[in-house]
Amino acid sequence: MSITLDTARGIFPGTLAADVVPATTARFNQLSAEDQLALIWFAYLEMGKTITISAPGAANMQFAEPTLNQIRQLSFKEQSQVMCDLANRADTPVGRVYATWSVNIKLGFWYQLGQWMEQGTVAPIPAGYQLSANAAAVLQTIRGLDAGQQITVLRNSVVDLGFDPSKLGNYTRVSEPVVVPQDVSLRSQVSIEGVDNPTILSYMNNLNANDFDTLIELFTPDGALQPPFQKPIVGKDAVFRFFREDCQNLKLIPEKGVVEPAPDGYTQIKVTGKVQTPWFGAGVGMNMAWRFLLTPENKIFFVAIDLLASPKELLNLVR
Ligand code: ECH
Ligand code: GLY
Ligand code: GLY
Repeated sequence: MSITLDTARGIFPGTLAADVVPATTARFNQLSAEDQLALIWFAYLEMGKTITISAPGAANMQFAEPTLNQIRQLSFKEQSQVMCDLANRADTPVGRVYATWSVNIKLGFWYQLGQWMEQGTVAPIPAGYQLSANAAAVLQTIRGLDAGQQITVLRNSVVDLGFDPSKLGNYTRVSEPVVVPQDVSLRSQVSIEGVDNPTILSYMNNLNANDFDTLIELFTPDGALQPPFQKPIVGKDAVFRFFREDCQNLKLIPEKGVVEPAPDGYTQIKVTGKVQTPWFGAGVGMNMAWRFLLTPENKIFFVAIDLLASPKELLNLVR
C-alpha cells in the first residue's frame, strides 16, 4: 500500500477532536443576522469575565482602519445596518473589503467595534434584545465548552461573516505584515516526552520563533498541513503562505508523543500539548494534537492539527 494524502489524513484515527465546535458553528450559521450579532455579543461579554483579549498592535489595525473610521461616522441606525449586512454575508462595499482580510484583521476589526460598542460610540445590541429559542440554545452550548473551544467558535463565526471571498473573483489578499523571526539567541527549545525526532522539534521551535523560511524547508514539495476543522492546505507554496498570513506569534507547548513506523519506510508521530494564541496569551491553553507523517528522509509529508475534545485526550497516544 503506498502513502497518499487520504491515507495520511487517517493516521491515529482514535484522536478525538472537538467536533462540537464545527457543529456549533453550523447551528450558529442558521440563525438570523440579528441573532448572530446578539449571540456573539452576549458570548463575548460572558467570556470577558474570565478571559481577556489583548489589543491588536497598530501594524495589524492599519488595514481595517479606513473601514472602521467610515463606520464610526455613520448614524447608529446605519451602523447596525452595516453589521447586519456583514452577518447576512451581503454583497456590499464593506462586505467585499472584509472578504479580502486575513483572519487576524477580521478579528481586529470586531475587536475595535466591540470596544466602541462598550463605550457607547457605536450602536449597541438593543437593550433587552431577546434571542430566539434556537439562538439561546446555541449560546447555552457555548457556555458548556472549555475556553479553547469557545474562542475557536468565536473565531470561526467572525471568519464566516462578510461577502463570500470565493465570489470576489480576482482579488488581493490583505494580511498583517510578516514579523521578523525571533533572534536565534533568544529562542526557547521545546522538549517532548517520548519524541526526539529532530524534524518534529524543529517544527515546533521554528513555528514558535516565527521562522517560516526555515520551517517550510521541513516539508516535502507536495507536503500538506491540515488546520483544525479544515481541509488540508496542499503544497509547499500554499503552506508557506498560510504560515506567513495566519500563524504569527503562536506559542506551541507540546508535552508528550509517540513515534511509530508506517508503511514504505515512513514514520508517524502523534504529539499532544497546549497552544496559545497571541489574542489570549497564557490566559487560554488550547488542548491540541499534531499528527505527523514523515517520509523516510524525515520530511513532513503531512501534519494535521486537531483541537481536542477534552483534556483527557492529551493522554491518548494510542494508534
Ligand atoms: C461583537 C458583537 C458583534 C459581532 C462580533 C463581535 C466581536 C467579536 C470578537 C471576537 C474575537 C475573537 C477572537 C478569537 C481568537 C481565537 C483564536 C484561536 C486561535 C487558534 C490557533 C491555533 C493554531 C494552530 C496551529 C498550529 C500549528 O502547528 C500549525 C498552524 C496552526 C462582540 C462586537 C463579531 C472581538 C480574538 C482559536 C489552534 C498549532 C494550524 C495555525
Ligand atoms: N493581539 C493579537 C494579534 O494581533 O494577533
Ligand atoms: N485554528 C487556527 C487556524 O486554523 O489558523
